[in-house]
Amino acid sequence: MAEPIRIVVTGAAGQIAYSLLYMIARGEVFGKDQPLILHLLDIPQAVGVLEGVVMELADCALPLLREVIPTTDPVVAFKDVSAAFLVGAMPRRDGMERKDLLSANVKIFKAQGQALDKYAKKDVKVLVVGNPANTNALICSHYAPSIPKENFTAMTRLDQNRATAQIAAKLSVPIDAVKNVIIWGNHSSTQFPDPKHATVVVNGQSKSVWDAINDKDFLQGKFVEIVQKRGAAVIAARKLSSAMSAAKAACDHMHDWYNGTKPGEYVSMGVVSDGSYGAPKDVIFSFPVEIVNKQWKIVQGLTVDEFGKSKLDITGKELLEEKSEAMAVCSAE
Ligand code: NAX
Repeated sequence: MAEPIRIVVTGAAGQIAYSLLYMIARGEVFGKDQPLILHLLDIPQAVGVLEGVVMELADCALPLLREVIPTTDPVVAFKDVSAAFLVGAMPRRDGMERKDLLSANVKIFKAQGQALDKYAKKDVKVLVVGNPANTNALICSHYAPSIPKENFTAMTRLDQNRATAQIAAKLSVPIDAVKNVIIWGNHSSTQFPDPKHATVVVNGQSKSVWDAINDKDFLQGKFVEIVQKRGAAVIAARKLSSAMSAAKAACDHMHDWYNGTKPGEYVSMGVVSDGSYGAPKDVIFSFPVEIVNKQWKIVQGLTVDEFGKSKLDITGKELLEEKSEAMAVCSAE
């Protein structure tokens, strides 16, 4: 058996972590023969709940889980970690403006970036889930200059999974018959779920989703809106935000980063932008990526029509705005 690797999950007493920790500890991300040491970070107010989570992890009797280290100290949390799931964030409260939320959260991610820089392994893979996820990932990377920028990513996999599920349901096919739905831009309501390059297998034949659905009004209208507003629909129904599906998406994201994508298939991840497809440079923008040897590469050469370009433009502008607000907060500290 391999040596155990250290994995940190922040917001470990929260509802996403409650599903995520179990999935990780069962070996669904790093493999069924990879022992793990889980570092669980939360804030002092959550210590009691965290103790309960630690008890339940023990009671799961999971063979791969060698040690669990609950802590409120970022030094302990980030020490020697190979992967980081940054889930913990300040939730939006009644009366809080988007700006207030951004300001509270970028401060958290600045401090965590500094701690990663000092204590984590230099090849640590960081997945930011806590919102605003793209901009938090950017700030985290900015304050961790000794770690490559490519190692900081934001989660748009839940949006990809939601979009794929909508298409599979529409075509009455199993979920794995649908591939290559793209999420462009920010994990926010400006994201652009793009089915233009997606494929579906029907009766053993692979064809374009666009042709199979053959309904431009739906694909450019209702479909986009359903995916953009799915998070709000779950909150309205559950009175709590998406947790089980968010945890599954976080596992999918890190699993594919570690294990690679299949030839001809790609997944969407918020990654540092090099300006591909006219996106603004140096923001964390969701692109389709292919992954080989734990390195992602933005898929090149896809055609984006005028409709798509206008959508990329909107979400890119939002990310630039968030970036300048976040940088202003950080430098004012
Ligand atoms: P919860 O409020 O249930 O849990 C958050 C946990 O983070 C709490 O235990 C809290 O004490 C902890 N926390 C707060 N500040 C911390 C800090 N500085 N260090 C460590 N822990 C800290 O939220 P949950 O439902 O688990 O959601 C977590 C985050 O995921 C939220 O920001 C949420 O908006 C975001 N989401 C992102 C998604 C994405 O696709 N990128 C989808 C799901 C989710 O909405």
